[in-house]
Amino acid sequence: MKSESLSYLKKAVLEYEPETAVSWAQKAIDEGIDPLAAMDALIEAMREVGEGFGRGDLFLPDLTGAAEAMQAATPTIEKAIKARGAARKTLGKVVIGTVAGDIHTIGKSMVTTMLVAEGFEVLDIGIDVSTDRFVAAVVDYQPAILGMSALLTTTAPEAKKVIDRLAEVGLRHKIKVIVGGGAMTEAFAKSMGADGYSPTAPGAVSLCRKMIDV
Ligand code: B12
Repeated sequence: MKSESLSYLKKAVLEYEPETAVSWAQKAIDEGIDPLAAMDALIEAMREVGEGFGRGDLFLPDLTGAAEAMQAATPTIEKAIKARGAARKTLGKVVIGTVAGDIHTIGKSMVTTMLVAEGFEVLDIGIDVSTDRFVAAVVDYQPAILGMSALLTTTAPEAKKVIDRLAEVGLRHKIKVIVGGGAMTEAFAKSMGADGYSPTAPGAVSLCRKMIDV
């Protein structure tokens, strides 16, 4: 029974059906299914679509269709995840955004949701975030951690620009910088001077806990 709702949820994303995806997400939550498992079903579906696109079997409208279905279902699941984090004390502030030139938002939003669920206070500054905006958010919000997401190999080096600018303005030593998203790797993260990298949202949570020692 349990996995049935999740397979239908995944199927709805693979068939680009936002309304059906919302219904199955709600059904899964009503059945008491772990919302993180529901989130995993969405991630799995997007991964399959991404692979199809990578192989040349699927095209841009397929990416958009699947992303729309996934985004439609996400608030229902997020609400259930956040409800778990509601009673926790704040662990620390995190600013997160997707680098300049990159509009991919889904992975970054998932990381945000999971950090909030864990008890972090997160300011999500959106997509296509310029170096200036990242630095301004660090100045204004004074987070313990800055997270940058990058899915395009062409724009991933933008994260290094932010790290370099933080050093130029004397803020680099005050915060931990973590990076993630499909265009990032452990080696790339190290080479640009980031403090940490994770390929997954749960990994981002462990990373943040480690960074602030909780
Ligand atoms: C959906 C999607 C889109 C949607 C985005 C919708 C949206 N609102 O976000 C649309 C259709 C708009 C799109 C557009 C494009 N896309 Co696109 N897209 C994808 C796709 C299929 C899925 C991305 C996704 O949401 N995955 C699901 C989430 C959950 O995974 P995730 O983002 O990786 O995040 C996880 C981890 O990486 C990690 N994480 C993410 N961020 C962070 C941050 C931190 C700090 C940490 C620690 C961890 C972390 O946690 C998340 C959860 O586990 C990928 C394929 C793929 N396999 O990734 C291509 C993909 C990223 N796109 C690609 C391309 C080429 C494009 C376009 C250039 C296409 C075009 N010709 O126009 C444009 C670029 C637009 C732009 N300027 O940004 C390529 C990139 C190739 C490359 N290496 O550079 C990919 C890999 C497809 C492919 N196989 O070729 N895309």
